[in-house]
Amino acid sequence: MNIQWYPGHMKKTRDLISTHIKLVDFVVELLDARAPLASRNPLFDDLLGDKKRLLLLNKADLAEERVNQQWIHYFEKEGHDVLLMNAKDGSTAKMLDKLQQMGEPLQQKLIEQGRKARSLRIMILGVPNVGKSSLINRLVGRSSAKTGDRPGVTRGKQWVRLRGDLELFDTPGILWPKFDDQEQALYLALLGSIRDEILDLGDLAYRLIGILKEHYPGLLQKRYGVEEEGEIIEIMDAIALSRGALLPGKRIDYDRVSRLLLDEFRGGILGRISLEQPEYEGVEEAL
Ligand SMILES: Nc1nc2c(ncn2[C@@H]2O[C@H](COP(=O)(O)OP(=O)(O)OP(=O)(O)O)[C@@H](O)[C@H]2O)c(=O)[nH]1
Ligand SMILES: [Mg+2]
Repeated sequence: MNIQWYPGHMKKTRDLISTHIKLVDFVVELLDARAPLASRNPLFDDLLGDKKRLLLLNKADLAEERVNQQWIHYFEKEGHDVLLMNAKDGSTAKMLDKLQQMGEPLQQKLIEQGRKARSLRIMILGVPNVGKSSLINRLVGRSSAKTGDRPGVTRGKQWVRLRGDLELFDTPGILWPKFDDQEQALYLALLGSIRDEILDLGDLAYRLIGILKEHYPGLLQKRYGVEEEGEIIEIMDAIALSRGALLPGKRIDYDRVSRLLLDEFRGGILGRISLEQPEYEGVEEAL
C-alpha cells in the first residue's frame, strides 16, 4: 500500500495560511500525541517563517501518559513551547496562561508605543482530524466550529473571538504533497487524518494488529479473547469470529472486522496507545 493524499482543497488552504499568517501574532500547532512526528506537517516550517508557535500534543487522553511525558521532554529539548491537551473534554487553563505569557512582550511593546493593548490573534494549525475545531469550541465554551471524526470537516477559514482578548483563526487540516516516509503515512492513516475511502482498510487493520502485537502484548487477548501467538491473519480471523464479523457460509467479513478494529483503536476503546515513542525510530520492527 502506497499512501498519498493531497487534494486540491489542501493546496488552497496552504495558500490561505500563507496570505493570513501576517495577520496573526502566534500559531498554535496541534500534533496528535499518539504520533507527534508523523502528524507534524513539514510545510509549516516554511509557511510560518519565524512566527512564534505553541505546540499542543492533542488527544493526549488517547496516548500513554508515560510516553506523553517523554514527548514533552523531547520537544522542550528541541526548544519548543509544548503542552499536552485533551481538546474533547480537558482543561484549557494552562494553554490560556501560556498564550497570555507569550503575548506579554507584544502587549508591552504596544503600550510603550503609546497604543492600546489589543486582543491576541492566533492561528490554529494541524493535520486533518487532529482536533483543531474541537479545541476552538473548548476555548470558546460552546460549539461554534463544526467537528467530526473524519478528515476534512472544516472548510474555509473561520475567525472566532474569545472573551475579547483572544481571536482564533480555525483552518482546515492539511497534509503535504508527498509522503516520503510510508511508515508515517501509515500512522496518519491510523489516526484518521487521511480519507478512509482512499485507503485499503484491510491492510490498515492488518498493520495495526502487527503494531499492537509487538508493542502492546496482551491487549488484543484482553479485548477480544484471542491468542496472539499466531500469524497476523490468524489473529484477525479469530477477532472476526469472536465478534461475529462473518459473511454467509461463515466466511470472514474482512471489511467489518477491519472497520471494527480501526474504530476501536481510534476511539480509545482499545486503551491508551502511543504509535511513536521518542526513544526508538518507529515501530517498523513490528510490521
Ligand atoms: N479523545 C479525544 N478526542 C478528540 C480530541 N480532540 C478532538 N477529538 C475528536 O477528534 C475528532 C476530530 O476533531 P475536529 O475538531 O473536527 O478535528 P479538526 O482538526 O478540526 O479536523 P479537520 O477540520 O477535518 O481538519 C472529533 O471526533 C473530536 O471529538 C481529544 O483531545 N481527545
Ligand atoms: Mg476542523
